[in-house]
Amino acid sequence: GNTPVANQSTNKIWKLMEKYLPNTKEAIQSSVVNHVEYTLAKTRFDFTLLHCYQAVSHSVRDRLIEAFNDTYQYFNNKDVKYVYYLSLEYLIGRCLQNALVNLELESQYKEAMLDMGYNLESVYEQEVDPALGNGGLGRLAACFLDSMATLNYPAWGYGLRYSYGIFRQQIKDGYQVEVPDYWLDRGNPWEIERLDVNFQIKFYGAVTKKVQDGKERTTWEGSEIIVARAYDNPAPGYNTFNTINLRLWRSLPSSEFDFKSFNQGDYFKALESRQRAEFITSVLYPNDSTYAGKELRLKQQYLLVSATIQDAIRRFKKKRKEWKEWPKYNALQLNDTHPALAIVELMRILIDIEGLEYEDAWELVYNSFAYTNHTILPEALEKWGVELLGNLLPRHLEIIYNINHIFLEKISRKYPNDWRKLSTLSLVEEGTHKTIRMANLSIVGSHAVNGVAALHSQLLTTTLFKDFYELRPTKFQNKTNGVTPRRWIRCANPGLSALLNDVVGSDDWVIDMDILKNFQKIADDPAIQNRWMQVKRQNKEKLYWWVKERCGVDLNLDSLFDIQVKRIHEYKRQLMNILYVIRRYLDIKKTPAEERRKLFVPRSIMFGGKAAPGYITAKRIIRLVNAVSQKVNNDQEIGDLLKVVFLPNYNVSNAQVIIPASELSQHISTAGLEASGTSNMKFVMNGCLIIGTMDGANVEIAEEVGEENMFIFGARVEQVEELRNKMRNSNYRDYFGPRLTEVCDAISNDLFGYKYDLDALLDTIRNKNDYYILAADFESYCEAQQRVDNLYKNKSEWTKKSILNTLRSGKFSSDRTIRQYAEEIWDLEPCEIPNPSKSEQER
Ligand code: B1H
Repeated sequence: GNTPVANQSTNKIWKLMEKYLPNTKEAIQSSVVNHVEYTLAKTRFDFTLLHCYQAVSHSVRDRLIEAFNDTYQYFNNKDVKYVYYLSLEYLIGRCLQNALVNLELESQYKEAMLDMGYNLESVYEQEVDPALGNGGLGRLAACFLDSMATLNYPAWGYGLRYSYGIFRQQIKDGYQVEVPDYWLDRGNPWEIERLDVNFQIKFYGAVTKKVQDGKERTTWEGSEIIVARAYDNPAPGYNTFNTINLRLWRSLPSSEFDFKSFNQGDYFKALESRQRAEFITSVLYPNDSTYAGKELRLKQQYLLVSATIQDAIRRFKKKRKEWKEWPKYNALQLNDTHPALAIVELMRILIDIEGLEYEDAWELVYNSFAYTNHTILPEALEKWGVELLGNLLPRHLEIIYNINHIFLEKISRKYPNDWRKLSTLSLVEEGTHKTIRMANLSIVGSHAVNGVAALHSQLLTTTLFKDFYELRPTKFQNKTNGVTPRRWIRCANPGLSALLNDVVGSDDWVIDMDILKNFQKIADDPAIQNRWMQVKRQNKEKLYWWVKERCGVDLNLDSLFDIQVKRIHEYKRQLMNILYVIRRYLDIKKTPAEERRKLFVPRSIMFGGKAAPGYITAKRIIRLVNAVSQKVNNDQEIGDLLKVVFLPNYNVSNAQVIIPASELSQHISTAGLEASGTSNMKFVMNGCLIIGTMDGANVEIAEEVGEENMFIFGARVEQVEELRNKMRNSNYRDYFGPRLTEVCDAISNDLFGYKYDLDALLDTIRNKNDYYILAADFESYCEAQQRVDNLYKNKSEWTKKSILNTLRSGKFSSDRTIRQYAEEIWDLEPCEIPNPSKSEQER
């Protein structure tokens, strides 16, 4: 059934498909109504807002598909080089508004829907938030897709279609409760199920060798065979007709395998194995920055890798015969080490199936692969036990040993008898539990390795990957992260977008953020400042209602909105933030009532973020925030001078409400530990001032917007080790300042209740040598907070800095990042397809 039925050029179908859907109000309405009747089969009696969302989405999807098909047909005709972006995570967020904005159809749809009695914004709210990622790493992949499409790069995103995304977070009695996220519950109008794109994936089994024509040939016979099926998700570019594909794999049982079981006559066993196959892409592992050494996770990784490599090879073979052309037509980017087995899988296919010589195969692999590192936290570095890996993928383990053998031989020739170098560079970590170091494999198998911010890349070459760097310094690069201004300004902040359009005189900033720099003189203009404040005020009102509805707290709209939203992790130091909140609470209480308003700026301090389900300390931090919130918000004496809120279920769509409303945002990790951070960039673009440490991309933000427009504090990277040494073997009383001591005493004296949980939390800084140097940074943090209060009292000065933050944030557009990847790693040229709306409507 896979053979095309007729010669394409003479078939009438293709003639009939040659026109594009028109986008007049009437055409949009008729396309929506068509889907109401014929796709959803709805009548006037049971039509809800959800159905309205579904019909609108289908109508937008139709338009996406036109662009999507044309794009790849065009790429194919032009015979371009592709980049394959491999990631276990994509945090894409809601699609409807993003698609309309990028197709430049938002106002047309708004009008068409209004005319039929529907408000488009409330239609947007019907969409579930696809959350197939944990945090920054997954959101980065989504921003990259948007930029690759917008910049017309011939690209494919590849990932997994998990049935369950990151859990939904509920707060019950102040504790986090995880609820499974079955996001496909109401169907997914955005995906295109490819019933005809299936690849076999093998697991377990045995490796056999035999000599054929005087050459040793290896074959691997898997004993469990499943199928990966493609689900395509079009990602439209902005200001271009180019629309690229995010191809997500779903695991399914293979019918071939059923035959075996049926022949053995065990029906229920056959069903069980089918369910095991489907289970592989069931659930996203909810750990951010820690690795789970589970077999199921390794199966997920291999499924992504194997299906993707098979798909890329199939595409390559349709066009060419010569394997040596592979790197000229293919670049493969590894989003961290999670898909690193792709290196080994391509080697295996080239050697075992295509019959290439080892060295020739290596050349092709090495020149096409590149690897991005996202963290230096030791708990995040993937190391697979050799028993586990060798059992699931015996041939791959063998190839890894081969790669390692050849690599180490080179090393010992270059550094004779240097055992330290050999053991740190080796892909194998020896010990009672032998493991494969996936980072080492990724470095050795790639022609380029990059960190995600200048400081992080520098730390990679001087600490974690020092020996690799000395071996081949030119391999190491930096690619500072970025975020897409389409979603994070244009969609999330319509008020600011309109203002920027007026300032610039066009919406060119949406694809060229750097032009904003040319308008810095407006920062002093009182009229602009006023409008700027109005926009912020409206965004604060939107968040006000969000918080009232979900948290039952009434915020003071004149208070400073102070926000820290990110995954909960000790290195991100939400604990330091909440301890400062307590400090502030105690200080207000100590001040005579009549002086309070003079001394303290009213603040609404908000926290949001998920804790990994097994991360007890992170969960206790959430418990503490909620305990403090209870106490402070119900203290009559405090009133609206201080409010503390935990924002439940932080995700992409909530971020789109939270970030534009924020005036101060906290990025306060221990120096050296946050590789980049990307929300810091989103906040800056939305005119929010940062209180932060010199860590990750904060360093470059300070360079761009000026330190005087931020609140920088705390130890620098160079000082961290020394501080830790000082604390080692000393009593916490020696490194706790008086302000922190008083705060901890208040908690221990049960001011907030939950003494058991909270004492355990304090012990992470009292009795464990305070690895994240919270105590050492606390005083300087309090001083920075004082500077915040002082500045906020001067509305005009604050607003000026807010404006400058936005206008100087151009560097942090993911367009800049993607251009650098394309030019400096992928060697990739843009390929823009002619936009039909700019010429004629005929194809
Ligand atoms: C980042 C991760 C991560 N770094 C392991 N590492 C995971 C590691 O499921 N796992 O096993 C999942 C995620 N995520 C983040 O990447 C960094 O912490 C941020 O600083 C950075 O901005 C982001 C994007 O580069």
